[in-house]
Amino acid sequence: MALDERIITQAILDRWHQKFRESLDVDVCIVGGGPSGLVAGSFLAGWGYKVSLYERKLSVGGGMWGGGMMLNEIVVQEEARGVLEAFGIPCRPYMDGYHCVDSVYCVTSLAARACEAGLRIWNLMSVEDVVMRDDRVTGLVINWSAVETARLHVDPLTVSCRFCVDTTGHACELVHVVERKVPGKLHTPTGKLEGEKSLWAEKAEQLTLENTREVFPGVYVAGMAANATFGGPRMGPIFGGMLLSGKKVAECIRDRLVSERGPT
Ligand code: 48H
Repeated sequence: MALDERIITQAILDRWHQKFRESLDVDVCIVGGGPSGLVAGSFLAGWGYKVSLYERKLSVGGGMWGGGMMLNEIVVQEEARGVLEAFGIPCRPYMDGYHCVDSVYCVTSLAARACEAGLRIWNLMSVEDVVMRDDRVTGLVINWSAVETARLHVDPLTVSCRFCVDTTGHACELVHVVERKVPGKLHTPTGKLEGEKSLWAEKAEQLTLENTREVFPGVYVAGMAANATFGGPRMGPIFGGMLLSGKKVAECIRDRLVSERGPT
């Protein structure tokens, strides 16, 4: 069969357009495709919700690819082993309570399971702002990352969602925008972004989970962004807290959606 280049182009355009149209109004938008975002999106999509994940870079995985200081193994504590098992990712015991996984295998498996669960991943797109109403955030303002990189003056597009999640890691970019531009206070002790503290693995991992919650009406934080928002320390290259935080934020949002609409 002779290949027609025009059909190849047409196929990409048609299929992409169809996916994008179906994703203009979703239950949950996740900003950032690191480990916490992938886990959150995967659970929510698996429970039948419409979920989009926006990732600025070409590839999802965030800081997980590089393990610790570019040594491509990650460490996961006992409490988080169940999350890896739920994704079919075997980990190797290192010593009591400590497990290791090849970081490349872990990222690619999390991403594959998330796509299989129905999560729509939009790579190469950056979230630059939120859509607001009087009482809550109701959507996201998105643009091509290439537009951002080239500093072009190109207006963005918008998508609507019931809830959005900041999983942008250390930068907590979504919360920064909300703090700066949306009237009202964050649900933090000072009403402002508290800022990340220096490294303390044990405390940070525990606080990541406590800090995984709604920070503004319609906006949740998870992963490293949760600690940066609520003033918790960083943890270094241990990833259990990221996985557990992704699972927790998915459960919190599911409970909210169920109480608003009933089960899916
Ligand atoms: C679209 C965006 C935007 C935006 C950023 O940093 P991540 O891996 O995030 P987490 O929280 O899931 O995992 C944190 C972990 O990797 C880590 O850094 C740890 C454990 N550090 C401990 C320590 O002590 O240093 O991923 C965030 C993702 C990245 O892929 C960004 O490109 C993406 O979010 N992103 N995507 N629009 N505005 N901002």
